[in-house]
Amino acid sequence: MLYRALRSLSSYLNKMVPEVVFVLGAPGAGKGTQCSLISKEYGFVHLSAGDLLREERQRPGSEYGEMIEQCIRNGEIVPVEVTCSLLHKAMQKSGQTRFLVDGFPRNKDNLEGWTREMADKTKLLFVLFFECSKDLCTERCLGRGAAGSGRSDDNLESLMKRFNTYLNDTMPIIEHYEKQGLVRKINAEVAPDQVFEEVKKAFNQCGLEKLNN
Ligand code: UP5
Ligand code: MG
Repeated sequence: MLYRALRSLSSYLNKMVPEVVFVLGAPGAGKGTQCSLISKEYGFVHLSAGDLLREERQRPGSEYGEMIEQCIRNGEIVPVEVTCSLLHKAMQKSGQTRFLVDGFPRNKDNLEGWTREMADKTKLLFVLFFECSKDLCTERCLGRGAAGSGRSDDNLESLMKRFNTYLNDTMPIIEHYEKQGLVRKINAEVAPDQVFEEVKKAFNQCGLEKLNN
């Protein structure tokens, strides 16, 4: 009797551990676009590290605003203490237990910081990796800039820097997770709905079910 009660308590507590899917890929690969679709269909909370940093940059009185803007414009990565704390706060504020962490971890500092602060508090389900060529990604980001995104990094100069950072710093993180068998690679060079078909396969293979709409 006591054993059964303890087992169901332990199973209940296990369910409370926030589950995380990291979403990685080059600038403009379509991480944000796909996260919106996943969020609607599977009920995950979409946390874009880039969006959280842009919000923090705009927050009156933020001590990090200027540093964040410098990093974003130069395609450099903000120190993990700042990003990890924004992610953690957003997770707590949501009151939910399933998260898409979009655009993070993107370098060794990010990975070490997350491991230190969050790995024990969360369960990493897998890493979605959107593969897309540099030319196509550049075209998409420049198109978005021309359409009035207002992003200070949607210009050719910033994009070249963002790509260098992606290749030098983020690819090794994807390889790190690949060695652990955690990466689900998706071709992101096709139309958004076709990309999403592949995403759904990755979620279904992991036993994640759609919401009943
Ligand atoms: N689009 C999307 N999918 C398409 C498709 N299949 N076919 C055709 N067009 C498609 O899409 C980009 C554009 O392409 C849009 O116009 C879209 O309609 C179209 P989006 O879904 O926005 O792509 P995404 O991969 O999210 O591109 P984003 O520009 O957001 O990627 P980044 O990784 O560069 O940007 P992020 O906001 O994550 O980071 C910005 C900066 O913040 C970083 O460079 C860094 O300086 C800083 N940062 C950190 O320091 N730490 C972090 O942890 C995160 C960010
Ligand atoms: Mg994005």
